[in-house]
Amino acid sequence: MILRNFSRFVLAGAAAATLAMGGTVAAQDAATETEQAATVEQAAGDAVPDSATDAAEAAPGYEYMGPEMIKGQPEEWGWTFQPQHTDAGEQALTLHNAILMPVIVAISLFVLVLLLLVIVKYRRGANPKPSRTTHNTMLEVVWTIVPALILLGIAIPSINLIRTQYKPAPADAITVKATGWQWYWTYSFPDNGEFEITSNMMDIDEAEAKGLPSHLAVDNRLVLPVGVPIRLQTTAADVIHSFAIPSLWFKLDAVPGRINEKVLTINEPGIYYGQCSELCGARHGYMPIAIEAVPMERWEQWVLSQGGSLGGDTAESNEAAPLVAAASASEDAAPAGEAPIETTSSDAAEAGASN
Ligand SMILES: [Cu+2]
Repeated sequence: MILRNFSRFVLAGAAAATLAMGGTVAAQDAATETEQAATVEQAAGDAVPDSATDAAEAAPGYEYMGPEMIKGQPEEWGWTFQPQHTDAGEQALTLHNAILMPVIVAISLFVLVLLLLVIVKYRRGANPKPSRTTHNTMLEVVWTIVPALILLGIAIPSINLIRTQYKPAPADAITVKATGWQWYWTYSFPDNGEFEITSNMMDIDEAEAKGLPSHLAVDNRLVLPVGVPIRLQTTAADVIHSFAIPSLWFKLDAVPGRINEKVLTINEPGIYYGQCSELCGARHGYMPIAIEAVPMERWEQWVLSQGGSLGGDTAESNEAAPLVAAASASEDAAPAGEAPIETTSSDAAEAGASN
């Protein structure tokens, strides 16, 4: 009870601080935080698994995938990366398998051979009178240039990979906001009617009965479309968490009070498991992430089944449109009803500024 009141106090404080900074965006953030505070109240008050089950049952027309569709999960005695299902992941795995490992192995073997050679050939018994040679210009030039070339050969594909990984999402990307809580995740879709789902770890017995991996299975999976870029934003409500799915080559810290963002494009349908990867408290190990990637039509079906909307019918664009109209006050200003699909508050701000 004390904890609940404390968290409400902290959130209210954060909301007040955000408001004090001024501006529409800040006000929106504050509103979101207040909503989140309400959610946590509810979550703390009700039995969480029950409300989650209700949400799943109230999803007509969408059936979740079975265990045969699992494509990303840890395996027993696994000692290397999980198979990758994104382009960035494939690129990274290729860098590791085709360049880094061969270079590491070759250099290690080369040094080992030199050491053995020195130990055997130049031991005191075989070589009683040691050479007093101290310099060899040719050798020194070679052992400077060759390592430099090796480093360059690693640096080019490595920097290229960083560029792929942090390429900003295109304007029409689907936005998902993942919020870490002690100790579960919520996912909201600001461009699809701002609906939000809560994802708790599935009860261990229930997961085993369904043939799903215990400690990884969740009650409500994050359903995402395949083949299109997703603007995945992370934040946290209490302490730092980290949103990580190894088979999708995705790991991004979720930090209270800020939004981190990275683009995610999943190549094929399937279930991909991950875990919170930032030590966040007592139940850090019990807040798994489960992504269900499906074709676009199936995703739209899921969005509707969760009470979401499609095609830019969002509160945000409805709010933004009158702002543009008021700022420009000219005939070519978009009426509220005709707000473009991708209108965001920043677009509106830009439009307002340019007029
Ligand atoms: Cu966590």
